[in-house]
This record gives sequence, C-alpha cells and structure tokens, in this order.
Amino acid sequence: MKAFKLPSDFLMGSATSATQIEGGMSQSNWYKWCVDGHIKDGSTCIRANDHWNRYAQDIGWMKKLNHQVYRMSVDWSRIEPRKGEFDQEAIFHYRDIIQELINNGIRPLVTLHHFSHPLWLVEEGEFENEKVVDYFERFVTFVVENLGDLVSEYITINEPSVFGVLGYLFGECPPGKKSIKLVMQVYKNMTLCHIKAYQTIHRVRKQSLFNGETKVGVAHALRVFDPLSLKNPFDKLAAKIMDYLFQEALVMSMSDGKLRFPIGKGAPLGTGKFYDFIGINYYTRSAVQCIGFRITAFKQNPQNDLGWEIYPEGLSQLCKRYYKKLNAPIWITENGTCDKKDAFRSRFIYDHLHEVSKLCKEGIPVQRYYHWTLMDNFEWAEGESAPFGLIKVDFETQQRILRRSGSFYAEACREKGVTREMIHKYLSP
Ligand code: IFM
Repeated sequence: MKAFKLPSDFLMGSATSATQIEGGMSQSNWYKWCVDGHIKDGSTCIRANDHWNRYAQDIGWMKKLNHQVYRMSVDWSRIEPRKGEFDQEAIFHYRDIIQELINNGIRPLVTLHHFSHPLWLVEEGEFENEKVVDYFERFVTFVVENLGDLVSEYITINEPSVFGVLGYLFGECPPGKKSIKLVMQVYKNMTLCHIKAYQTIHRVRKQSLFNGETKVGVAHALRVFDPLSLKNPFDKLAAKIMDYLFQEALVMSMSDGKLRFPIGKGAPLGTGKFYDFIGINYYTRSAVQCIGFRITAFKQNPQNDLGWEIYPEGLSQLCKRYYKKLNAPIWITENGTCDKKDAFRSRFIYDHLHEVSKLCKEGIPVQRYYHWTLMDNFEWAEGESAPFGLIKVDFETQQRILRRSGSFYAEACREKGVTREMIHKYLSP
C-alpha cells in the first residue's frame, strides 16, 4: 500500500439527505411508504437522526472531521407542505443550518430533490405527470430566492435512474409500481425538471446579484455493468443494454437536452449544456446475465454488508468515460459502504481515494469527494439497519460515536491524501 496526495485545492467532506437524517417529516411520499409497512426492519423516517434539532452538534462533528464541503438536501414536503403554500419557518430553519456550516468554514452543496417529495404531489401523479416540471420549477425558484445568497452550488436531482428503477420497475420504493413504460416517462419528466431547474437557478442567482459562481449539476448513480461471463456474447450484449437503459440514455439526455430513445425524442426544451460539473455517485459494479436479464455481484470478489461488490477501479473507469463524453470537472457526490463492524470502511476509502489521486495525476479534473455518509441514518427500504456512517448512531439515545474509519477519513481530509503514518496506524493488518 502506497501513500498518495490529492491536489492542494481538492475539496473533501460528506453527503447526507433530508429524509435520511432530519426526522419529524410526516408530509412526504417516504413517510407514507414507511407507515404503510414497507421498511425491512419496521423503522420509519420520522425518527432518523433528529438532525433538524441537533444540526449544530452534527456540524461540530463535520468540523472535527476536517470537512471543507458538505452535501445536504432540502425537503420539498417541509418547504411546500400544501400545493403553492410555502413555509417561511422551514426555509428560515434551513438558512440557520446553512449559516452554521458557513460559520464553521464548510461550503454547502444543496440537493433539491433526493427521492422524497410532498404528498400533494403524489396525489397529482408525481413524476409520471408532466405538470411536475412546473411544480418543481416553482419550488426551486422559492428555494433559490431564499437561500441563494448563502448557497451558490446545487444538485437538482439525486440519482434519477435509481428513483425511476426502484420506484417504477422493481416496486421497492414509492410509489411501488412495476412498468418499464412508466420508468421512461419518469426519466423524461425528470430530465425536463432538471433542465428547467438548471436554467432557473442560474437566472435567479444572476438577477438577484448573489455572490459566487453558480454551479449546478445532477448526482448520477453510475455503476459498472460487466457481463457475468466474458465468453458469453449474449451476456456482453445484455450488459451493454443494461448500461444504456440504466444510465447512459438518461445521463446524456439530462446533459444536453436531446431525449435519447426510449426516453423520448427531440429536445422539448431546446439543446444546450445543462451541467457545470459531472456529479457521480459510485458504489459498485454489477454482473449481468442474459438469461432473465439478471444482475448479480461477482461472487469471488469482496462485498459489503449488503452484498455490493467493492470495485474501486470502477470509479476510474466511469470518471474517464464521462469526462471524455461531457468534458467538465468531476465531483464524486457520493461514495461509501455499508459496514456494520467497521471492518473494511477505511480500506474502502483508501482504495477509492487512491483511484481519485491517480485520475488527478492523469489530468482528469476530479475536484471533490463527498463521502456517503457522515453518520448512520435511515437507509430507505433497509431502514435503520444498514450503517454507512463515519459516525455510529444509537437511534434510541441519538448518541453519536466516531468510528475508527471516521478518524481515518478525518486525517485524509486534513492531509488531502494518505500518509505512510496513516497506513501504518489504520490499514496495516
Ligand atoms: O443512502 C443512499 C443515498 O440516499 C443515495 N445513494 C446511495 C446511498 C446508499 O444506498
């Protein structure tokens, strides 16, 4: 294992999302999904980390972990609990959270849609209904008018492909439907939502003369799809198709506005460059089998507690591929692992940051790394039982305890890399 350095202007921190940490939200699609009994361990997102009340303490942790940046989301159902009615108190509370980050020298990156939205939107057909494009634009306008003086960097939508596939094909997330046709309809509407939001954020910040360079992008869930058997041409073909349908068609449509088959055709909102950075959420690779069009993990390789293969090289492959296609700075907007015993998280971080350092040396402009995630939280369908945190959380008492991997990451953030001493201290067998 070698020591390595990241560029001196490289920025590091962690990422979270509102539903997963805030607690107290009862007006969203996800809260309803929880109380309808869909969560594996029976928990709901109403408790989560009580971050809404404990944000100052949590930001204190970020500071101790030497964060320079932090990715968070604002919750649409809190801010617009009833259609067209905006809650000033909620937006002021978000201002307090963001001001606290800034006071601690941590730059915020704000996500506007991270899987959850208000129940009134559910009644209107949510992302199946094209009206969502106007509703989202109105919501984004309100947020940026109210936060735009503090926040110059935004993610419009988190992991649109995961949202589409888990909610509309596998039925594992709300609204629990199973139709490939609906997935494509949702992809199309999310593409239009993103483009309008991209334009709105730039316009509002410019008109309001807010300081700082506006930067907007999508956090795309990217994974490597490889054929289960390299000798089987049908597995190879299936892997290509899966890659195209799960990510390629959507990433490209959202980037330039030209809808790719089978999402749609033409460019309903015109063409352009609708990203200021390439946001990549990277976790794993999938083995694709043509029979049954199935995805599994390569069993011979290490896996995390959820059975996701740990494949750091995949991060480099995807960064190179999308840099070539989109030619913009790359921000790793999520990367992390589920490791209850904290047995391999430090090594996971080392391996992925090492890939990033090699990319930087090759001239690929990876500029940021947001670790998923700061603390154990409400992990969607898995509930409170899938710990991805640098900090361990006891949900009953809300006690936070720093994991050893958290200390390792704190030193990596401080050093902008990994030193020989760190390898000796944290990674030697
Ligand atoms: O917890 C999620 C996050 O909300 C989106 N990306 C993947 C993470 C781990 O599953």
